[in-house]
Amino acid sequence: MVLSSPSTVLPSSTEREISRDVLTLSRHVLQQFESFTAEAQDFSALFSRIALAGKMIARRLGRSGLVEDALGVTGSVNVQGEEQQQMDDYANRAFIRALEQTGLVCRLVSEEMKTPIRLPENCSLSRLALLIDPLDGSSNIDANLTVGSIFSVLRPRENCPETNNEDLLQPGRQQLAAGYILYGPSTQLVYSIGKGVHSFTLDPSLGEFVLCQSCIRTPERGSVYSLNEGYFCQWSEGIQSFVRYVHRRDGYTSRYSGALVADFHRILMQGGVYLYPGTQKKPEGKLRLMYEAAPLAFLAEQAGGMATTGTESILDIFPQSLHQRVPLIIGSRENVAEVLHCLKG
Ligand code: P6P
Repeated sequence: MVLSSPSTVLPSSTEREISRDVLTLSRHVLQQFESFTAEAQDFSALFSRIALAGKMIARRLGRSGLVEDALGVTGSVNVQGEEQQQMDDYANRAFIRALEQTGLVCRLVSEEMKTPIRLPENCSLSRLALLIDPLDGSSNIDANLTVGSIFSVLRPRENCPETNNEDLLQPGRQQLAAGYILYGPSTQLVYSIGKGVHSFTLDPSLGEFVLCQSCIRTPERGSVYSLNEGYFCQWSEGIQSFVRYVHRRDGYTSRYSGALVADFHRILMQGGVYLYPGTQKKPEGKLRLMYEAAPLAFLAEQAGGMATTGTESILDIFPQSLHQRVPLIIGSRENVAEVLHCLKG
């Protein structure tokens, strides 16, 4: 049966609604590759599985006050020495189950696991690797506040020993893709494969992430500075001088949610700067390079912003270990430049 083109012309608002609803994440990824090659289809399928994990996590978060074992702690400590929340464990399992037996990625590196997990056991190590913080800011959950998942996609380095996963230790500039899922008033997925930053909103009635903004640009300057001033006395003189500067200067406002993804998303959209500096006790800071700072730095640069440790670009750092920590200063170019100026004294 040959379907003729619709004879009736739909009202433009209806046509716009249809066009919006069909621009789903998987189709957008294919468009980004401008091809239907096997690699493009693999990436599209990979993003569909990441999206599935996100939908599972969003669903459980939405019911966390109603289902057992969704709130509170598991009683164990994760590889970072932090108390593991029930939802940390659930989110980690959701990513594992969504990605196993797909053949799309071979290794999953996670904040919640000391060593990467093979998906499945016998897959070729040459396949892509996914690095995740499955639930960032999870201490916010019991207070019903925003949290997020962060992901990064790497191609293992060739001619590199696979022992100790050295083939995954590569600068963030080598990432094939990076993004995050923000579990807020709406659930949003933001990603880049190096061709701009694009955001999608989960439409629960469709069960699809639908494009809501493409080619996001971070303003050159913003009014927000985001850092935990409770550590003021432990920071370097340079960071302290930046904080004193924004206290004196009109036009700055403080926003800090306790969830990196939420604070970064605000800055990506509205401009400003997020800082998690090192302290005297922890000069490397708290945030992890490979599955927190590097993927967000990739997005920041793709959106016209920048990300630095204070002395070097986040994306240029050659990791020494999978769970390495780094200080992070990320956001609008002019705001980050002001921090760097203060650091230089
Ligand atoms: P602090 C959450 O644990 C996290 O990794 C980020 O999401 C967040 O920005 C930061 O740590 C909060 O840490 O020390 O300010 O509570």
